[in-house]
Amino acid sequence: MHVTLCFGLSTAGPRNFPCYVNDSRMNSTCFLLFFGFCLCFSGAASPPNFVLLFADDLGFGDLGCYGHPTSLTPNLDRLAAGGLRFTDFYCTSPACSPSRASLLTGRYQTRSGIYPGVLYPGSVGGLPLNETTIAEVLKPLGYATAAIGKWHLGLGKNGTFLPTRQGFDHFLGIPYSHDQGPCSNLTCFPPDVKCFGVCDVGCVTVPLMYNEVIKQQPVNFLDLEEAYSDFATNFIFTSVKKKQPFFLYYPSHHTHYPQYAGEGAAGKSQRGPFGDALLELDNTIGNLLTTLEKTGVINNTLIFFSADNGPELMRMSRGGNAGPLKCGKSTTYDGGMREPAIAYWPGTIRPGVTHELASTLDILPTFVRLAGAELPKVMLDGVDMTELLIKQAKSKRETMMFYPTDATEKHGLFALRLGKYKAHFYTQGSIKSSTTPDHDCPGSAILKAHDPPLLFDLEADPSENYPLPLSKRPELQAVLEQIEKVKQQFEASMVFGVSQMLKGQDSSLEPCCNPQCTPKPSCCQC
Ligand code: CSN
Ligand code: MG
Repeated sequence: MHVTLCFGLSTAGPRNFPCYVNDSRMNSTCFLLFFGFCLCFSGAASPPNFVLLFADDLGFGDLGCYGHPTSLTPNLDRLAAGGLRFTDFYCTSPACSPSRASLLTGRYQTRSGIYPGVLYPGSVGGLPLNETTIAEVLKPLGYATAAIGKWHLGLGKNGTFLPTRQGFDHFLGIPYSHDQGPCSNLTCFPPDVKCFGVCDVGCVTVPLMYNEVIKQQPVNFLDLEEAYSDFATNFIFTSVKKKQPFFLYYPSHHTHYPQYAGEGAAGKSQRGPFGDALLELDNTIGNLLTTLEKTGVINNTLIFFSADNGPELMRMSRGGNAGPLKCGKSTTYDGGMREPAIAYWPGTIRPGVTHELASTLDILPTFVRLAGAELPKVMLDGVDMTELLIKQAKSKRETMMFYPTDATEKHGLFALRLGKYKAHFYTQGSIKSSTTPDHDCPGSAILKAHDPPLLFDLEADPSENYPLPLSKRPELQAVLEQIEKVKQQFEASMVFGVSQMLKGQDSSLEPCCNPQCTPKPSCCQC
């Protein structure tokens, strides 16, 4: 089934729109809907392809197109210039596993049980198999699906939680964070310099997997990006040749610590190892764009880019940059959770910038709508962004909920955004956001409850520097009341799933390419 987005004759100039009166693609359904925006369904062409790009620990201020002075991101900048760039786009957690759970399911991580914290190589749990991922909603429509890069939604006994068990036909990548291995085996650029800082010690070296099999352990980081790029471009070529619509999910390891880059990018940015890592990701995005153009499917492909959480400021110049936003990773200030986001679909999405509120939660419902798929029959937190993308209409999202990395039922929401206002019920710094001069960010900023909540106007003060003086501004009482009402309603609807993290860890579950060997973990090298 083909979905063509079309616009009312009264509002649409013909140039930028995919479907209008004299267009040969026009069908009778369009005529019925000429007063406004519509979705036209016809049996002929194929549904759109989706390429979902997800960076790791990338801040709001890290891309050239978001104002970074020395980042080199020509391809991401090209997507931004030709697509829709978001200024108010949020992920659902300032840490990786919970954020990814929401991205792939359209549900806050607390529902699926991906809390508190993140998954580890020996974690017993993972994203529950009864959760429905984007790949699983698209499969029944005949989509080819592939995940390449960082999974971090579980491995478990015999690969129980790998992407291949969650709707992906192919997986090439690392099942968790690439710092979750012994530091001595992590190569940084330049290659003779070992990583500094604390890595997870005492577990196996980082493996590269294809589907459910370990291909290399430890993985060679310097060849990894090329392997991903080749795999991804082959996947596109093959799918197009088979006339199969496809969903390519590329959650990159970049720009998570420790940064690395192969030959194509090492030493080539102005920004040191972080900039090189980002450039390497950008190069791959360029290869994907070229492939989509060469295969002739670029105009039938929605590319969506965002990131899982804000910058790990504790890495200093090797962390990322949250731009004007406050703090970073592992905090519920905007620096931890407001992310760059770009939607690109030439001929369908008009170039521009949107200040509408949107979230990773909204990607699943949007892909479902565009593909003509069915929504999972569960409580969803995402809303369909189609009109926002295609018509630059108002967002259906009015609120954004902020859970900390270590979400608990006892504390519930740490913060809530309603329109331009953000209320903090709890604030807490994190070691991962240490080293900047802001005293609210580091781990030494202990958990603080706020009653009444700290209230910020994010339009006037995106840096969350100046709490609004509630006693001097009585009109804000109505805002606080509204926020309290929305909070209560939301929390009443929130059923915490069984925590997958509290199932604990079992070192025998750590991936080992030589399973019978001793002594572990050092013998797991192939
Ligand atoms: S994350 O980074 O996976 O991008 O969130 O690599 O919170 O304990 C976070 N953590 C290792 C990490 C540990 C990570 C943690
Ligand atoms: Mg991350």
